[in-house]
Amino acid sequence: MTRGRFITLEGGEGAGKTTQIRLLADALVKWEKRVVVTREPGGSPGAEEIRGLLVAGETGRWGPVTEALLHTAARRDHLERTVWPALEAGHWVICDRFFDSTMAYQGYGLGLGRELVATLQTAALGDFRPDLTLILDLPVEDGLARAAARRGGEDRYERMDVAFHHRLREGFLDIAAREPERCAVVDAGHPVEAVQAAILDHVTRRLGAS
Ligand code: T5A
Repeated sequence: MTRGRFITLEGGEGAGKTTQIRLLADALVKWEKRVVVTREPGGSPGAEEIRGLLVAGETGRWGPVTEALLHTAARRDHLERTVWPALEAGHWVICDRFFDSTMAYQGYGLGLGRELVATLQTAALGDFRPDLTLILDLPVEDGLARAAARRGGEDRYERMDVAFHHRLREGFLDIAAREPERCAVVDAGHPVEAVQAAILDHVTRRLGAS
Protein backbone atom coordinates (compact mmCIF):
# COMPACT_ATOMS: atom_id res chain seq x y z
CA MET A 1 0.00 0.00 0.00
CA THR A 2 1.45 3.39 -1.01
CA ARG A 3 1.41 5.91 1.81
CA GLY A 4 -0.97 8.84 1.22
CA ARG A 5 0.03 12.49 1.17
CA PHE A 6 -0.46 15.07 3.91
CA ILE A 7 -1.47 18.59 2.86
CA THR A 8 -1.99 21.38 5.40
CA LEU A 9 -3.66 24.76 4.88
CA GLU A 10 -2.62 27.66 7.07
CA GLY A 11 -3.28 31.37 7.41
CA GLY A 12 -4.79 34.03 9.62
CA GLU A 13 -8.47 34.42 10.51
CA GLY A 14 -10.91 34.30 7.58
CA ALA A 15 -8.23 33.55 4.98
CA GLY A 16 -10.56 31.11 3.22
CA LYS A 17 -9.03 27.77 4.25
CA THR A 18 -12.34 26.00 4.80
CA THR A 19 -13.66 27.18 1.43
CA GLN A 20 -10.51 26.07 -0.38
CA ILE A 21 -10.24 22.72 1.41
CA ARG A 22 -13.69 21.77 0.14
CA LEU A 23 -12.68 22.61 -3.43
CA LEU A 24 -9.32 20.84 -3.14
CA ALA A 25 -10.98 17.70 -1.77
CA ASP A 26 -13.41 17.69 -4.73
CA ALA A 27 -10.51 17.99 -7.19
CA LEU A 28 -8.54 15.18 -5.54
CA VAL A 29 -11.58 12.89 -5.61
CA LYS A 30 -11.95 13.62 -9.34
CA TRP A 31 -8.30 12.62 -9.71
CA GLU A 32 -9.29 9.31 -8.03
CA LYS A 33 -7.55 9.92 -4.72
CA ARG A 34 -9.13 8.72 -1.49
CA VAL A 35 -9.43 11.85 0.65
CA VAL A 36 -9.78 12.55 4.37
CA VAL A 37 -10.52 16.15 5.44
CA THR A 38 -9.70 17.04 9.02
CA ARG A 39 -8.88 20.06 11.18
CA GLU A 40 -6.94 21.41 14.14
CA PRO A 41 -7.45 21.94 16.92
CA GLY A 42 -9.63 18.83 16.72
CA GLY A 43 -9.94 16.01 14.21
CA SER A 44 -10.29 13.16 16.75
CA PRO A 45 -12.78 12.77 19.62
CA GLY A 46 -10.21 13.69 22.28
CA ALA A 47 -8.76 16.58 20.32
CA GLU A 48 -12.26 17.95 19.65
CA GLU A 49 -12.80 18.02 23.45
CA ILE A 50 -9.56 19.99 23.86
CA ARG A 51 -10.69 22.32 21.02
CA GLY A 52 -13.65 23.35 23.18
CA LEU A 53 -11.20 24.58 25.82
CA LEU A 54 -9.21 26.58 23.28
CA VAL A 55 -11.64 28.41 21.00
CA ALA A 56 -14.22 29.56 23.58
CA GLY A 57 -13.99 31.90 26.56
CA GLU A 58 -12.03 35.01 27.41
CA THR A 59 -9.02 35.95 25.26
CA GLY A 60 -6.69 35.69 28.29
CA ARG A 61 -8.17 32.39 29.50
CA TRP A 62 -4.85 30.54 29.21
CA GLY A 63 -1.23 31.55 29.66
CA PRO A 64 0.73 31.21 26.39
CA VAL A 65 2.68 28.11 27.49
CA THR A 66 -0.46 26.31 28.67
CA GLU A 67 -2.19 27.23 25.44
CA ALA A 68 0.67 25.85 23.33
CA LEU A 69 0.68 22.65 25.40
CA LEU A 70 -3.07 22.20 24.89
CA HIS A 71 -2.72 22.61 21.11
CA THR A 72 0.21 20.20 21.11
CA ALA A 73 -1.64 17.59 23.18
CA ALA A 74 -4.63 17.81 20.84
CA ARG A 75 -2.26 17.44 17.85
CA ARG A 76 -0.64 14.27 19.16
CA ASP A 77 -4.03 12.63 19.69
CA HIS A 78 -5.20 13.77 16.23
CA LEU A 79 -2.08 12.28 14.62
CA GLU A 80 -2.35 8.95 16.44
CA ARG A 81 -6.09 8.47 15.97
CA THR A 82 -6.78 10.07 12.59
CA VAL A 83 -3.87 11.31 10.46
CA TRP A 84 -1.29 8.53 10.68
CA PRO A 85 -3.80 5.66 10.22
CA ALA A 86 -5.33 7.44 7.19
CA LEU A 87 -1.91 8.02 5.58
CA GLU A 88 -0.94 4.40 6.20
CA ALA A 89 -4.21 3.32 4.50
CA GLY A 90 -3.20 5.36 1.42
CA HIS A 91 -5.53 8.34 1.87
CA TRP A 92 -4.65 11.91 0.98
CA VAL A 93 -5.22 13.86 4.19
CA ILE A 94 -6.08 17.57 3.99
CA CYS A 95 -5.83 19.35 7.33
CA ASP A 96 -7.26 22.78 8.20
CA ARG A 97 -4.32 24.14 10.27
CA PHE A 98 -1.45 22.13 11.75
CA PHE A 99 1.78 22.82 13.64
CA ASP A 100 2.58 26.05 11.77
CA SER A 101 -0.48 27.55 13.48
CA THR A 102 1.10 26.90 16.89
CA MET A 103 4.31 28.54 15.68
CA ALA A 104 2.44 31.54 14.22
CA TYR A 105 -0.25 32.06 16.88
CA GLN A 106 1.56 31.06 20.07
CA GLY A 107 5.19 31.48 18.94
CA TYR A 108 4.91 34.80 17.09
CA GLY A 109 1.46 36.09 18.08
CA LEU A 110 1.61 35.42 21.83
CA GLY A 111 5.40 35.89 21.97
CA LEU A 112 6.53 32.43 23.08
CA GLY A 113 9.28 32.47 20.46
CA ARG A 114 10.39 29.88 17.93
CA GLU A 115 12.60 27.75 20.15
CA LEU A 116 10.05 26.67 22.75
CA VAL A 117 7.36 25.98 20.16
CA ALA A 118 9.81 23.96 18.04
CA THR A 119 10.74 21.89 21.11
CA LEU A 120 7.07 21.12 21.79
CA GLN A 121 6.51 20.15 18.17
CA THR A 122 9.49 17.81 18.17
CA ALA A 123 8.11 16.09 21.26
CA ALA A 124 4.70 15.59 19.63
CA LEU A 125 5.67 14.92 16.01
CA GLY A 126 9.23 13.60 15.90
CA ASP A 127 10.39 14.30 12.35
CA PHE A 128 6.91 13.94 10.79
CA ARG A 129 6.10 16.90 8.50
CA PRO A 130 3.39 17.75 5.93
CA ASP A 131 4.22 16.94 2.31
CA LEU A 132 2.88 20.37 1.34
CA THR A 133 1.75 23.40 3.34
CA LEU A 134 -0.32 26.07 1.61
CA ILE A 135 -0.21 29.38 3.47
CA LEU A 136 -3.18 31.57 2.51
CA ASP A 137 -2.03 35.16 2.90
CA LEU A 138 -4.42 38.10 3.25
CA PRO A 139 -4.23 41.60 4.81
CA VAL A 140 -5.26 41.31 8.47
CA GLU A 141 -8.23 43.68 8.25
CA ASP A 142 -9.68 41.83 5.24
CA GLY A 143 -9.42 38.45 6.96
CA LEU A 144 -11.00 39.67 10.19
CA ALA A 145 -13.83 41.28 8.23
CA ARG A 146 -14.49 38.04 6.35
CA ALA A 147 -14.44 35.98 9.56
CA ALA A 148 -16.72 38.42 11.38
CA ALA A 149 -19.20 38.52 8.49
CA ARG A 150 -19.38 34.75 8.53
CA ARG A 151 -19.54 34.02 12.22
CA GLY A 152 -19.86 37.21 14.20
CA GLY A 153 -16.39 37.05 15.77
CA GLU A 154 -17.24 34.72 18.66
CA ASP A 155 -13.96 32.82 18.33
CA ARG A 156 -11.43 33.65 21.11
CA TYR A 157 -8.64 34.24 18.61
CA GLU A 158 -10.69 36.56 16.38
CA ARG A 159 -11.12 38.82 19.41
CA MET A 160 -7.37 39.24 20.04
CA ASP A 161 -6.06 42.74 19.25
CA VAL A 162 -5.04 43.75 15.73
CA ALA A 163 -1.31 43.86 16.63
CA PHE A 164 -1.55 40.14 17.49
CA HIS A 165 -2.97 39.39 14.04
CA HIS A 166 -0.20 41.41 12.34
CA ARG A 167 2.44 39.41 14.28
CA LEU A 168 0.95 36.12 13.23
CA ARG A 169 0.69 37.15 9.58
CA GLU A 170 4.42 38.03 9.64
CA GLY A 171 5.01 34.74 11.44
CA PHE A 172 3.39 32.69 8.67
CA LEU A 173 5.40 34.54 6.01
CA ASP A 174 8.59 33.93 7.97
CA ILE A 175 7.81 30.21 8.27
CA ALA A 176 7.27 30.05 4.50
CA ALA A 177 10.55 31.86 3.82
CA ARG A 178 12.45 29.45 6.08
CA GLU A 179 10.97 26.30 4.48
CA PRO A 180 10.27 27.05 0.80
CA GLU A 181 10.39 23.36 -0.19
CA ARG A 182 7.48 22.48 2.11
CA CYS A 183 5.53 25.76 2.05
CA ALA A 184 3.84 27.76 -0.70
CA VAL A 185 2.32 31.20 -0.07
CA VAL A 186 -0.99 31.76 -1.89
CA ASP A 187 -2.48 35.25 -2.30
CA ALA A 188 -5.91 34.76 -0.70
CA GLY A 189 -7.14 38.24 -1.66
CA HIS A 190 -8.32 37.08 -5.09
CA PRO A 191 -11.75 35.62 -5.89
CA VAL A 192 -12.37 32.03 -4.71
CA GLU A 193 -11.84 30.52 -8.20
CA ALA A 194 -8.45 32.24 -8.67
CA VAL A 195 -7.25 31.09 -5.24
CA GLN A 196 -8.40 27.57 -6.10
CA ALA A 197 -6.46 27.62 -9.38
CA ALA A 198 -3.27 28.68 -7.56
CA ILE A 199 -3.71 25.90 -5.00
CA LEU A 200 -4.32 23.21 -7.63
CA ASP A 201 -1.23 24.41 -9.49
CA HIS A 202 0.94 23.92 -6.38
CA VAL A 203 -0.59 20.50 -5.64
CA THR A 204 -0.05 19.36 -9.22
CA ARG A 205 3.50 20.64 -9.56
CA ARG A 206 4.76 19.72 -6.10
CA LEU A 207 2.94 16.45 -5.44
CA GLY A 208 2.33 15.23 -8.97
CA ALA A 209 -1.47 14.94 -8.50
CA SER A 210 -3.74 15.39 -11.52
N1 T5A B 1 -5.05 27.96 16.60
C1 T5A B 1 -5.11 26.77 15.93
C2 T5A B 1 -3.93 28.33 17.38
O1 T5A B 1 -3.92 29.40 18.00
N2 T5A B 1 -2.88 27.45 17.47
C3 T5A B 1 -2.89 26.21 16.83
O2 T5A B 1 -1.92 25.41 16.96
C4 T5A B 1 -4.06 25.87 16.01
C5 T5A B 1 -4.10 24.55 15.30
C6 T5A B 1 -9.22 27.72 15.26
C7 T5A B 1 -8.45 28.76 16.01
O3 T5A B 1 -7.40 28.15 16.72
C8 T5A B 1 -6.21 28.88 16.52
C9 T5A B 1 -6.36 29.55 15.19
C10 T5A B 1 -7.84 29.79 15.06
O4 T5A B 1 -8.13 31.07 15.54
P1 T5A B 1 -11.25 27.84 13.62
O5 T5A B 1 -12.65 27.89 14.10
O6 T5A B 1 -10.78 26.53 13.10
O7 T5A B 1 -10.36 28.32 14.81
O8 T5A B 1 -11.11 29.04 12.63
P2 T5A B 1 -10.12 29.37 11.49
O9 T5A B 1 -9.19 28.22 11.21
O10 T5A B 1 -9.48 30.68 11.76
O11 T5A B 1 -11.10 29.46 10.25
P3 T5A B 1 -12.06 30.58 9.78
O12 T5A B 1 -13.38 29.91 9.68
O13 T5A B 1 -12.00 31.84 10.56
O14 T5A B 1 -11.52 30.95 8.42
P4 T5A B 1 -11.19 30.13 7.12
O15 T5A B 1 -11.55 28.69 7.21
O16 T5A B 1 -9.80 30.44 6.76
O17 T5A B 1 -12.14 30.88 6.07
P5 T5A B 1 -13.51 30.44 5.39
O18 T5A B 1 -13.25 29.57 4.23
O19 T5A B 1 -14.46 29.98 6.42
O20 T5A B 1 -13.92 31.86 4.82
C11 T5A B 1 -14.31 32.92 5.68
C12 T5A B 1 -15.37 33.78 4.96
O21 T5A B 1 -14.78 34.39 3.82
C13 T5A B 1 -15.44 34.01 2.61
C14 T5A B 1 -16.19 32.72 2.94
O22 T5A B 1 -17.33 32.57 2.13
C15 T5A B 1 -16.55 32.93 4.41
O23 T5A B 1 -17.72 33.69 4.52
N3 T5A B 1 -14.39 33.79 1.60
C16 T5A B 1 -14.09 34.69 0.64
N4 T5A B 1 -14.59 35.91 0.34
C17 T5A B 1 -14.02 36.56 -0.71
N5 T5A B 1 -13.01 36.05 -1.47
C18 T5A B 1 -12.51 34.84 -1.22
N6 T5A B 1 -11.50 34.36 -1.97
C19 T5A B 1 -13.06 34.11 -0.12
N7 T5A B 1 -12.75 32.89 0.41
C20 T5A B 1 -13.58 32.72 1.46
